[in-house]
Amino acid sequence: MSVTTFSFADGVVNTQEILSYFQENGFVILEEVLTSDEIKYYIDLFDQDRQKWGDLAVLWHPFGEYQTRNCHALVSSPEFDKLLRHENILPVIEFLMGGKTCFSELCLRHMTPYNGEPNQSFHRDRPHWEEHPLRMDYVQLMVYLTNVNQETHCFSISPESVNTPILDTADQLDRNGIVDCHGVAGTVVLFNNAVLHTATVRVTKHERKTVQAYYGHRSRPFLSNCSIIPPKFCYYHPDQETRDFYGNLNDTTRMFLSAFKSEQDESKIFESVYA
Ligand SMILES: O=C(O)CCC(=O)C(=O)O
Ligand SMILES: [Fe+2]
Repeated sequence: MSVTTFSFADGVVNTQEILSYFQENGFVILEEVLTSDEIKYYIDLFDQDRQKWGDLAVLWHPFGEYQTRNCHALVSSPEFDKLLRHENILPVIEFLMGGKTCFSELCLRHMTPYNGEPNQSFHRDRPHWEEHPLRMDYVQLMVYLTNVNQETHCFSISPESVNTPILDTADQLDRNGIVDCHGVAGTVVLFNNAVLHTATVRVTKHERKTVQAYYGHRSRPFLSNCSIIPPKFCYYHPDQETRDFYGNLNDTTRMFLSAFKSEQDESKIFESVYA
């Protein structure tokens, strides 16, 4: 299958065309979304995060056999907030989701050079939400921070139209095949996380670095307990819209917020009594 990609190079992009493509395929590849300075900035941020925290298993830990990831990147490198709400990215996500969205998860992911058996494990992260025009409860943003091609690991997806029945894995792959998503560093893939997909693990001399974030609908249940949302985003951010974006709190975040809140309150009591 030939893949159409959409480029932001001219500064304008036709969101209607992106929507039509997404309706027919359940994903879209966006190119030149970030400037070269931005790409360099996020690669450096990723590398610094991994250098600083790579040995701390509470942050960087193995995920499956082929990846390590840090799902608390908003805590360790809060600058990734700017990427999540990037002016070229968030409006497209909101257009596809059909309204305001909320932060669900953010993981930095790393894959090493590899010389074993190639692997694909096709899966759907969550069920479809059939009441939604794109059958989409959660959308994933994947940003490649290394060049991804035939010689590297990649993300692969089996295209799926909203107008066709949802099939089991074997029948879906038979019907619509597989698209390997390739692109230079800075390429962005958006996909409905209910559409069948996998990491494609290849024999390669190259590492792969990605930023992978999920967005949900504000009125729907939170996606996962993977990522803690720092209070500076969900409670104390000066902008109401940003607080709302980060406001669909998972249980992990609630637990940490209540633990730290009580400590703060106790220290206030301490100060007022002993000052
Ligand atoms: O890392 C990849 O290429 C795919 C990962 C994946 O399946 C996911 O994030 O849900
Ligand atoms: Fe997945």
